[in-house]
Amino acid sequence: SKPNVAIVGATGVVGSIMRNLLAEDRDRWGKISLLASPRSAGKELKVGDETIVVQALSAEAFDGVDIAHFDLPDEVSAEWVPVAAAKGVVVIDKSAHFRMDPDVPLVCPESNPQDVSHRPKNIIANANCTTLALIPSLAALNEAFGLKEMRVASYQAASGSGKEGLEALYEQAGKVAGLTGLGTVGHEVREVLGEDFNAPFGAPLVMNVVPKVGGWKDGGWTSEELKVRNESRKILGLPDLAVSSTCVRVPVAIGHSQAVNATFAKDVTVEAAHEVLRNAPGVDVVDDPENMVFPMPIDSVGAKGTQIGRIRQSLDFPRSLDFFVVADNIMKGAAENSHQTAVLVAQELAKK
Ligand code: 11C
Repeated sequence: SKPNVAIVGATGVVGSIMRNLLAEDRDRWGKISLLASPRSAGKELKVGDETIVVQALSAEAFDGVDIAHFDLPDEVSAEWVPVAAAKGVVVIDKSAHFRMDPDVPLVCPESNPQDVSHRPKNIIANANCTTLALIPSLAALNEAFGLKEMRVASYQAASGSGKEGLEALYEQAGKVAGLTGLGTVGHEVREVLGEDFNAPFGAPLVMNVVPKVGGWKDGGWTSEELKVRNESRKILGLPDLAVSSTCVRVPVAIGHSQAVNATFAKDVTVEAAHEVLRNAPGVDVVDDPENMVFPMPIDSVGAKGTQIGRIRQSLDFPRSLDFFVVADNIMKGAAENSHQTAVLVAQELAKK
C-alpha cells in the first residue's frame, strides 16, 4: 500500500513548496496530513486540488503516518521528532538538531542515497540549504577526480531566514526606494532604516551585504560556516575533507549562491569537469559566460536541483577548479531534497 505522509510545519515557506511537490506525484502517496502549531490548527490548505485541514502537532496526529517531513525550528524538532519516530514514523527532519548524530544519516540523494536504509533512530536528517547547493556537483567531481580541499564563499538569500527574512528585505527595499544620494548613500540607508531594520540579520540588508549567517561559534566562525564544513564531510563520506567557508547574506530574495575553489587528487580540466557534470544527477551546467549564461539566483527560483557555471581551471593550482553554484534554497535546499529522500524511503517500504 502507499505510504501515508505528514508535513510538519505545513504553513511555512518550505511547507508550501512541500505541498506542491507532493501534489506533483500524488499517486505515489497515501493519505496526506498537514501538521502545524496549534495557532494554525483548523486552517484549510491545498495539496493540488485536495483541501486538507491543518491539525495541531500532537503524538496522536502521527497515528497511521509512515513518513513525516519536519520543517520546524531546531528546538521544536528536538522535542517532536523523537515522538514521531517512536511511533514508527520515518522522520525526515530539516532542522540542524540531528544532522551530526552518528546514528542519523544525513542524506543528499545525489551523493549517498544508500544511507537512507541505515536509520537506527528512524530519523533521517536533511542538510542545510547552503550545503545542499554544493553537494550534487561535489559528489560527481569527487567520484571522478577525488576531492581533497574546498574553499567557499556564500551569497545567501534573505529567505534563508524564512518568511521573516523575506519580508524584512522587501520592507527595507521599499524604504530606500526614493534615495538618490551618491557619496553619502551608505549613511542615508542607515538613517532611513534606523535601528528597527537591523532585525533579523543584525544589520540592514538592502544595499548591503552581511558577513554573518547563523550564530557565533568558537574562533569567530558562524554556525552556517561550520555546517558547510561538517555536513559536506558527512554527506560526501570524506571525514578529512579540508574546508574553509565564509557565509554572507546578500539582498536576494531566493537562491543561495557560492563561489567555490576545489582541489582534487587528480589533474582536472574544464572539459573533463564539464563532461562529468553534464551527466551528474541534480546538476544543471549553465556555463556559456561569453553570452552571459551562468547561474544566478533570479533564474534559480522554483528550479529543481542545482546550477553550476563559470567553471575555470585555477591559474596557479593545476589540480583545482573555480566555479559558481546556485540553488533555490527552498527547493533543493529544503523541500526537494526532503521529498527525494522520502521517495527513496517509499521505494524501500514498498519492498517489505
Ligand atoms: C540560512 N542556511 O540561509 C540558513 C537557513 O541549518 O537549516 C537554514 C539553517 C539550517 O540562513
